[in-house]
Amino acid sequence: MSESYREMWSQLGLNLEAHDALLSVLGGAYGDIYLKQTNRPSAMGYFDFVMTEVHGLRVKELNDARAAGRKVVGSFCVFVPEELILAVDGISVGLCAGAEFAFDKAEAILPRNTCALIKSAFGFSLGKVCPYMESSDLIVGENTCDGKKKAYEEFGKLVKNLYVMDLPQTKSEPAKALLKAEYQRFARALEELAGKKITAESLKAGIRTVNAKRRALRRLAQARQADPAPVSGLDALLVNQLFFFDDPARFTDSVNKLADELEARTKQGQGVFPKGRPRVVVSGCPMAIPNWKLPMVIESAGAVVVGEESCVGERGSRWMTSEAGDSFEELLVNVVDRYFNIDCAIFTPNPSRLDQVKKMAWDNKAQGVIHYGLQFCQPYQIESGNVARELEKAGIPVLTLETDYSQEDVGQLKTRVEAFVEMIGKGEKR
Ligand code: BJ8
Repeated sequence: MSESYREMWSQLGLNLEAHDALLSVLGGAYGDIYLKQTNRPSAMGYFDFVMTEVHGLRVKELNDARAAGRKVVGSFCVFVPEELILAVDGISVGLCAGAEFAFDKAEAILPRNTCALIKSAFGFSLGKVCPYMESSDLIVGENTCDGKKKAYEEFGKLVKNLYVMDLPQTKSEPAKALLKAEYQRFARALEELAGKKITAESLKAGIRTVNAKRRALRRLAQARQADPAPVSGLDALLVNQLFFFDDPARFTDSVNKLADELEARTKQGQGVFPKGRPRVVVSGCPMAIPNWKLPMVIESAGAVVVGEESCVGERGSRWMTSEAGDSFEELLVNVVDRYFNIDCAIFTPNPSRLDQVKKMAWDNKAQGVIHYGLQFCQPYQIESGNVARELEKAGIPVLTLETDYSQEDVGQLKTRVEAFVEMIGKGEKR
């Protein structure tokens, strides 16, 4: 693919040499982790294709759309409503990165003890290796955790087009009013960017499109409740990751085809792994492409990941936006109502997340939960204590892990995960 897209990458201002190095690592990791899996559903072929073209064809589509007058909006958080972006005929893309790249440059700006997700956004920008960042007409940062909040002050000096959205930190009525005011401000900013007015019709169409995507992901999530699991956790994670990149209608269609195949597999009693394999829910920080380390370790240890209580997973797709209402104002309230449910660990207190982790473990018949906290992520690491206590009260074994994007701790992670999988496989409680 590389040769045919070089001119586009060069026009986007990418550092071609560094980008080649990144693509070669990405391609190697994908081959080793994904393509060596056996017994994969045939519908995963589409997602393999999207993945191999993630810096190629999809970026070309975005830039063709820009040439035709559409705007691309990049973002780092599931609080940025795609419904509003679609309502101005814009295209939403995720910018979180899951790889260590140019961390030395990032650490010249950010303290070393900043989480890898933030450092990697800086590294990708400073290293000029992210075609999505360079294709974005607007980049939306959001005031969530302290790390992101303060980092955007610096990020605004690296990119010309940063828009910062303020977000609530509690679930009170004034906090909800803040979210509504911020979404109204965002809607105006999008209208200005696109030179188009958001109408009730365009917003309703945007809501329908995003709901269809989420409904397809719900089907995938439900299919994973079967034992034997009809799809690996790695493959399901990839689909959840591509939610943030692919064309919405094509993605929905492809996820529905995958869900059809998984439901048929289950009817025939077929699974990707044998029945009775230990089942695990992963809960915590989001995993952006190509952060596949932990699910790879878990599934290599003989378990199957049957759900992700994460923004790249359940937390990103679980609620629908109501399509009821005929005015912009009514529909905007529906958008606010939907997003205000998100139980990210930046909220205080955050009891609904604890209930949700438990519910996912029960619904997915998981014998254990692995809590994944990125190193230096205070919200998720501190909340991991509450998650562990709640699960223990419910008799669900939990393993709390802290890691980053490096490969240095893989051996250590393997040892801990293997012991946990062995324990839950024997039905022991911790
Ligand atoms: S809604 S989870 S996508 S903020 S890992 S940067 S929390 S220090 S990513 Fe997130 Fe929106 Fe919340 Fe979801 Fe900070 Fe933690 Fe880093 Fe994090």
